[in-house]
Amino acid sequence: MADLAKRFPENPLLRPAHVHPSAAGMQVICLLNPGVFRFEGKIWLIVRVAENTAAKEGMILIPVINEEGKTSIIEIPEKHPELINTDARVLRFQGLDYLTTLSHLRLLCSDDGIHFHEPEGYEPLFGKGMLEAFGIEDCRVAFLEGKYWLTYTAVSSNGVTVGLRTTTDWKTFESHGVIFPPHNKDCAIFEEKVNGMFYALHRPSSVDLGGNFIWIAESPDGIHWGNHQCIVKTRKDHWDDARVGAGAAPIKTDKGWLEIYHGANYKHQYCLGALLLDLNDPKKVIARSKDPLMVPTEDYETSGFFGNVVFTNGHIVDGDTITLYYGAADEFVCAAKFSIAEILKTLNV
Ligand code: MAN
Repeated sequence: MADLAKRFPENPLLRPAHVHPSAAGMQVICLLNPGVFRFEGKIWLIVRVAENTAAKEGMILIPVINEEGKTSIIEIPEKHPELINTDARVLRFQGLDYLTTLSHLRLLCSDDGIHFHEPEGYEPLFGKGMLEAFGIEDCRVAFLEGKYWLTYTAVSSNGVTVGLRTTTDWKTFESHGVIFPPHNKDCAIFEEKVNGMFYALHRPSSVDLGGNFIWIAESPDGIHWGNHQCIVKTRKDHWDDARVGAGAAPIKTDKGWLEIYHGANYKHQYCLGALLLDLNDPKKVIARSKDPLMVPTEDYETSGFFGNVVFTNGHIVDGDTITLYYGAADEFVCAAKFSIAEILKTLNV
């Protein structure tokens, strides 16, 4: 299988030990899936920090955010007959689903795109309220209409939804609540209006009919979304046969909107591929990768908190070069370069 990614020799750029836990008693388990943007001449990551609490003999401890906005701990006996604990990311107890870690978002910046630090004065973003009680994750950043639009996964016992906050200075944020109700994630807003409308890719999931497919929606204001259409489905017996979801904001090229997306198979291997959408009518899919552009192959991609994963929701573009930041094995932040022309060649356009 072709792998077009030119991985940074410095990978992983960030590991859990690079940041401090958000509070005493918490420990950082994973640093992953950063949104990426330019601000004040620097490259910034808004990275997902997944934490849990120190172990307790015979118990699984699940941190959640309670109604007062504080972290509280749910204790589940490890040997309980009603516990299903086969996935490192989620567990089922007495018929209810929980996440094994609680995620928030942290801002890091860099001059060279390789070495990142946490600048002073930029506070972490935490889940707020009952729709974000199990945390906020995997933030995409789009810059348009003079502000940054943050779309992220908001998780709670009510389900997995897409939340939206906007900012101009990364110090004050306006919250617009949930823009796509459950089950939905992987929402990437286009960085330009098309025919006067905002566009976004998103990924509702349907348990019976349908599946984990990429949809597109339009909006007059970026907050109220309609005219939803399903544009990309999973493909039987392919690398993306179980789930597909958008990466970051589509990249405008003269051939169309280029979207790097993730696809997973039934063995939970997550690879990256490309879509090309019509410039004037982005619900039309012009081309799609037959083979993945990037496959988990390096040690830091094949083993970690959840191995065999390359997952992206952020990049920067310089001419023909995409610098793609990605989560590896759900534990590390890595980067790789791609050539837009090379990707387009694989799409035969
Ligand atoms: C899946 C994975 C996890 C994530 C949950 C909730 O299980 O993507 O990383 O925490 O969904 O979004």
